[in-house]
Amino acid sequence: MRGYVVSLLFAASVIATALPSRAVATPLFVLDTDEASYTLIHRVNPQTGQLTTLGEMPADDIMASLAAVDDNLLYAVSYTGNLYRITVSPFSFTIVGNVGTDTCVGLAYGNGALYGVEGWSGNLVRIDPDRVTATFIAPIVLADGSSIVFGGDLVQAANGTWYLWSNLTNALYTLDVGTAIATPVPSQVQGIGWYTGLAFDYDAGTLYGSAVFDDALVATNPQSGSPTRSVPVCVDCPDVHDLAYGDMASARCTDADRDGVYAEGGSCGPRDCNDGNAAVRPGAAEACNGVDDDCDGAVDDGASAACNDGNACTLGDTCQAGACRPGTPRNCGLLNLVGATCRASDGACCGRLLGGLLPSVTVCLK
Ligand SMILES: [Ca+2]
Ligand SMILES: [Ca+2]
Ligand SMILES: [Ca+2]
Ligand SMILES: [Ca+2]
Repeated sequence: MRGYVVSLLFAASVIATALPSRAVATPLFVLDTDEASYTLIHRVNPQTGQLTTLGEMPADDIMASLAAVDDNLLYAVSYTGNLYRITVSPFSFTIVGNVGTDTCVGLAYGNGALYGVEGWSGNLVRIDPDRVTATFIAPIVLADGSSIVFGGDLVQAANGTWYLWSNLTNALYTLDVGTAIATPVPSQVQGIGWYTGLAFDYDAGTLYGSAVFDDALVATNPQSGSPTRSVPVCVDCPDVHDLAYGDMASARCTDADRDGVYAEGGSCGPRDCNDGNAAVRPGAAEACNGVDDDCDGAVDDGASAACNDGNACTLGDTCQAGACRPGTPRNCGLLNLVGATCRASDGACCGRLLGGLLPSVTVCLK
């Protein structure tokens, strides 16, 4: 975080190049707050560096770190230990309680919980956002017991590996969140610089850091921690935006149509096979419409049971090629009626009584 003594070791030269584009992108969020300038949360486009402001946090309770449960649910922890639950769209927040941590400089969501890195003690804490409790795991140290935490952030990659950035060594580590033991990445390069945020693009498989002094989003080699590509962040692009603390969060699970089912499947739960249509999701009723409504891979399976062509004179309507087709016509000839026909509204057979006392009267029998 910027509040720490400025390290002169961060002066990494990173090359500003366009990042590869993808049709679907993991939402990446940036906490752009400090003591003086902004109190904002943005979404950042990793291809262009464009910051899209999502909303404003309170200026009188400085936010220290940010995590994303999904694309619409974020958590932030303030210097005072307040845990904020944030809805992205429409933007709103509420304080769910105080988790009593000392300045959580890093925060990320994974394994069903929030994990925080305390900036001063170097403790790793596990925060249950529903019960609003913090469990102190241990001080983050290397296998030899030496401390490395001085600012930084953590993130869980798609394969489950946790990464930690240290602003003491300016380098990348893997982190065992059960023991708080950090291990240098295999080809670790130290002295890269300060990253105040780490994020992971789960679609592209790319690790990102926010280089707060360069005001840049940096794609980072997870084997070495070295920058591979960098793009300046901007609000009024291409003017470079002066990033404040710049803690980051990335949403592994996305639910664009807000039907409660995530598009990714896997660790995000049942997969929404159409995340642009809330009527289509696992567990939805299968309608006869040429669409796999319940996401089981079969179109219109079992939809005939609900088929009704609107004509009560056809029985056992079936779903064929996405439409309810008439079933067997009701046979009114079995009744003793002359000129009997079936009435579509209720399926009754209507005709004249045969040999009755009132042969001119039409009757309907169901
Ligand atoms: Ca969905
Ligand atoms: Ca859906
Ligand atoms: Ca189906
Ligand atoms: Ca269907």
